[in-house]
Amino acid sequence: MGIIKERFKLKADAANAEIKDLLKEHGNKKIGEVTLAQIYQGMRGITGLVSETSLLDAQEGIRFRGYSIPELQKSLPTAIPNGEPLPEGLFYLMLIGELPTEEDVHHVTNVWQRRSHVPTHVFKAIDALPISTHPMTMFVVGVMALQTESDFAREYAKGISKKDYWNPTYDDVMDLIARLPRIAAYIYRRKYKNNEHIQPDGLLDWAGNLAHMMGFEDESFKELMRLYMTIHADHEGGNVSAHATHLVGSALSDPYLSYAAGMNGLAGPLHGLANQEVIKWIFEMQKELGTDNPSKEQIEDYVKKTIAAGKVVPGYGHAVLRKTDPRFTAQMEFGKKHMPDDKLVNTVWKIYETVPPILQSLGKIKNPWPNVDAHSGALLVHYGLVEYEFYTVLFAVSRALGVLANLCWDRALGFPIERPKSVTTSAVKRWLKGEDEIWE
Ligand code: HAX
Repeated sequence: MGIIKERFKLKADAANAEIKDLLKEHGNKKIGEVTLAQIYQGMRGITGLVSETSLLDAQEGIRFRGYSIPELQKSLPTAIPNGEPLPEGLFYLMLIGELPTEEDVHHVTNVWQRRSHVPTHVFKAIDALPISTHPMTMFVVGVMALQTESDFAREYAKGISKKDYWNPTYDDVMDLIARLPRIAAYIYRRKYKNNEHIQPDGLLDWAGNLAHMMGFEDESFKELMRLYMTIHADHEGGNVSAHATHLVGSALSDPYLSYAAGMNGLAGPLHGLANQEVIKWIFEMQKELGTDNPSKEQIEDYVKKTIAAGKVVPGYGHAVLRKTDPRFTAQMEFGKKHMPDDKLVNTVWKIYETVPPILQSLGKIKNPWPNVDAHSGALLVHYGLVEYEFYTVLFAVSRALGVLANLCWDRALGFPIERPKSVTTSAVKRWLKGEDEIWE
């Protein structure tokens, strides 16, 4: 057994024993009440899931195993001195629950390098799609084609014991994460770079190699990829991509099937696709105004026009957060360090000064502040990655780290199939009239 797998097993055994005791003693404690409004309104605020890898605070933002993004930037190993954290380190932290050493991170990089081979039929499946296909569709098709490699599916078909589910799940998770950069880069080069592909570099880290295979050799772009892959990895368990992965995994669908399901959710414009929508919206604004340097007044008018047309301002608002997303702030810091005079990046900062008061004045938006997607595209455009339909694929590669670390935990903790109760509006009306008891 590999060292990380062994460490994971030890942690999982200890957690299992702890949770068993916790439930024995406190299993009947109530943690909240559910209102009628909540079941009609996206289950907002209902605590109904356990996700060990990260926790979101409405005011402060995300913490991964207790560490905020600035803390991770100080404490996770980096590829270059004082550089951005290596996402391998964040994955280790989420999986094992402890900060990794340099050696641990190096080990994860090596394991992923070793497991990164993508079989030819995956590329053929992607090639079978028309070139006009959205990159996220190509990506999910690639992941689904890769499902032929699932150890979990193979072991389950042979008749594996429940207590061993975690083991092939872990192997699938490591294989899948290792292979994603190759699939993502293949899609990028196929769709936008004349189908001219670049072989992986066996000496590079996971995110650095993704940049390399996409054709970006600038060291600061590689640093951006390391930061990007770290900050987009996880946002606790209830967001659409994490929840969908967990839900599908709860039916014992293997990690390939579960992750593909989650990424179909990430491809929605209210979730991960918002990163492409932000840049598209800014480009459309520039075109309409005839300038790539709009004033605050011009931005204000354009925002009001967007809202009046019944559309959302992409990149703003959040279902849980009530302050500026620290993932936005981390990217703003990166922009200040690497490209303080970039016009598009400065436009993003001007939008940040302009949008919140307008959204606040509408009186119905719970969070007028920017989320992660408000910033990412402008940094990518700076390096020449202008093909914004591709942006959600990058998000998906990063999100694999969180949702798949979680899937390892789901299987190791023996979480059952997920099946909440739903009701009909007629049943609700009968209940309100006192004709029905509360449903069991
Ligand atoms: N622009 C205009 N209107 C907005 C808005 C925005 N950015 N954000 C919320 N609203 C509107 C909602 O559409 C809703 O209007 P109605 O009552 O007329 O239906 C109202 O304000 C209340 O919404 P809310 O309770 O504040 O927000 P929700 O929890 O329902 O939705 C969303 C959260 C993120 C989906 C929402 O803020 C939104 O659509 N934002 C723009 C899209 C976006 O940036 N998505 C990415 C979110 C982060 C993420 O998942 N990244 O992957």
